[in-house]
Amino acid sequence: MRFPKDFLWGAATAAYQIEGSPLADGAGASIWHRFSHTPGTILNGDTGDVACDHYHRWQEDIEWMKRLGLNAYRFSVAWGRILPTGRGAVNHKGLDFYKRLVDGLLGAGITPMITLYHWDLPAELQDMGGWANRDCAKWFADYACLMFRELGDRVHLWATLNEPWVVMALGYLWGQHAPGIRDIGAAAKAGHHMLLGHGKAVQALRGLGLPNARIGIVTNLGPQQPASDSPQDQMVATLWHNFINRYFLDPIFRGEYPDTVLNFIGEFAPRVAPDDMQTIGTPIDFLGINYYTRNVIAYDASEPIGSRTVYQEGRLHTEMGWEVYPEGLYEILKWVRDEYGAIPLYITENGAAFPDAPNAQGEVDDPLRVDYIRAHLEQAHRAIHDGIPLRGYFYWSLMDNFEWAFGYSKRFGLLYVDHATQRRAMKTSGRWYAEFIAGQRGG
Ligand code: IFM
Repeated sequence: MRFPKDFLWGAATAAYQIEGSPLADGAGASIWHRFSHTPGTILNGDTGDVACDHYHRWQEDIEWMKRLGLNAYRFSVAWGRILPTGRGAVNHKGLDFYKRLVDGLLGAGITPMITLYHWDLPAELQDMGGWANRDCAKWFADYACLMFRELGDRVHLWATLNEPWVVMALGYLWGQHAPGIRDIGAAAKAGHHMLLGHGKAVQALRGLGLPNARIGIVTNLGPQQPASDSPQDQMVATLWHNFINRYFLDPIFRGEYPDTVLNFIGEFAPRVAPDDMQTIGTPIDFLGINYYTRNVIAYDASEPIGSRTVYQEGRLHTEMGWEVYPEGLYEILKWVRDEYGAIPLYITENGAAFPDAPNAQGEVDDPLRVDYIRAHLEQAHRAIHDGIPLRGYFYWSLMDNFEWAFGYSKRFGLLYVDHATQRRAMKTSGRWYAEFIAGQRGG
């Protein structure tokens, strides 16, 4: 497997999942801070108060990245560290944290990719409706513009939103994530305003004329396959495919929401103002794809949305209950290219949680994760071989961290984190990935 010379070899994280100290140095509370402090929301009552203490240990963490041989690192900025109430006065101490981090990465030869929104909306904005308020698109674009101005000289890869589908579905429709809302109308509005915020942020970047800046969005995608050839199974699988894979990409690349989904949600469909689709469709430079698994779907009238996912007996599943299905990575990369054209792609997340534990010598052997990464890289390589413009791979995650509603119970990291002591240890998969990267980079 030989990858292109300029391929980005990375790992990814997100602010609330690793930083800890969410209120330090004048930062404003986020919806995740508030949500995780609400009893009954997170497994074991875990919070991101300490997380991986990356806020204080970022230099050590860059050393670990160097040991891994990464030439890229994707992380997110906590909006509320920069603008404690979401808009208005800038908190320079928060900004300085990210400036130091970026400078540290660049000094280590690691290309930063910044995600502007990885789910931690400033809580004060939620009090005004959050993403369900149309103004949130503007608040986001203003914050994004500030970040481009402050860091655009050094950071050339920007992602606006991480997985807006998950925010819409888990945050506003099913309520398992912050802000914990269960309201289909609010969900549809939130989805539309995130798209609008994305488009406005892209326009803001273009307006600054930064010559090297590249901007895109990160979406969670995966094959949604019918459990059988029956017309009902095909119908529900298509509906899920349109809902998960097309709902955010069709507006960006085609200027419209998928009809089948709009028909399904009927009166709750988002209100689209005349210029919205033009803003949303402002051309982007790349698409980030987060790929984890597929869903095999059967029609089931007894279920609330008329379908259920069918567990694939005999296949390996991760601790998240997600089937390991590497072929799906190739399928989705090909689908994106065939459907939306040859836009540069990054795999911005791909990874697996397994029940890792240190042995008596303190080593963490995780052969299942080694197999997982290898198998997915094979599919990534296959895609490149077939002419798909894939430019980089970011493993999720650099280190074990706060897995949202599952707290610290799921370990995705290349680095094992002892959450009691904050000691990091390289897992076997980290060593394997480091050797693989060294082989690719001629090390
Ligand atoms: O931990 C998350 C991440 O924040 C977004 N993508 C999926 C990961 C694993 O669930």
